[in-house]
Amino acid sequence: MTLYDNAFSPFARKVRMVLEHKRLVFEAIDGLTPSGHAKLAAVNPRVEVPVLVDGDLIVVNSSHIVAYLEHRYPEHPVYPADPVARVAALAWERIADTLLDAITHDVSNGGFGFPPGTRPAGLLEAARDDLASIFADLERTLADRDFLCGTLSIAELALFPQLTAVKLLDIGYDGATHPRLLACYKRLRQLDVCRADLERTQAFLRDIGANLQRPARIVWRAIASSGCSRAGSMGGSSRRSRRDASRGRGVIKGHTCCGRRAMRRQRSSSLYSAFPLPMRRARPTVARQH
Ligand SMILES: N[C@@H](CCC(=O)N[C@@H](CS)C(=O)NCC(=O)O)C(=O)O
Repeated sequence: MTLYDNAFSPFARKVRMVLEHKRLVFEAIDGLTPSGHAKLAAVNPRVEVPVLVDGDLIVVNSSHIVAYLEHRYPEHPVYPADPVARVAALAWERIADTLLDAITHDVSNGGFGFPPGTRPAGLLEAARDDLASIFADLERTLADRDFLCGTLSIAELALFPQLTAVKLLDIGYDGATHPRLLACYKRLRQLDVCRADLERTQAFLRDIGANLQRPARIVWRAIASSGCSRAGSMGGSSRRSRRDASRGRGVIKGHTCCGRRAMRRQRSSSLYSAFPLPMRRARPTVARQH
């Protein structure tokens, strides 16, 4: 099994933690480095990590990869057995992947930070406003349990990279008002899979991150609608993404502030209402590529 990943991608980190939790043997290739890029493009025309190759099966999109792994390798599950808890775990994963990621992606300027003096005024405050209700939900849910859905599940593995990011980006929660959330985060940090994840990310930032020189590219944050394909075939979502991207449509960061559908949906959200619409449309939709 091969995982195309990157130690800085929250989606890839989630999948890698699932693989490790399940004690599966796999080879990891950093798909976002210059040497891994061509290999990644060969298995995913969107040139995004994570991608899992298992035999001749290619699975893209992190939540689809997790679902595949859970089905194919049910030992050491990450989905709760109880149907209600399972729905909750998947909902937390979705919140991590769509809501939290949108916020940390924007606040970190796609992971690259803002050059001094260029961060839009009000961005941090708007992010904190949007995060408040998520942190409150987490705190409430943890009132009577150590893990969100009873036992360690995809909920924590999806949230862990994001909860680490909010702290680093100075949009984290307050341990005084969110003691259970803080305790849960500290508990996660003690787990082998999370500890290994943090070590990889820290090493990446230390050794590679500082020297990233990436040409501009479109950031596709929309969720791929096609979960898997056989080696060599191109998923429908990839074709659609490329077509829409070439027409300048809202597939760009489709679930964050720049996608038009997302803007309509999220207009009431404080993070987005902090910026007038034309400005939001004009905000950077390109990031750099390794
Ligand atoms: N919805 C996808 C999102 C994947 C994604 O956005 N991956 C980013 C890294 S976080 C990527 O590979 N971007 C390409 C690049 O930075 O060149 C998933 O859940 O796997």
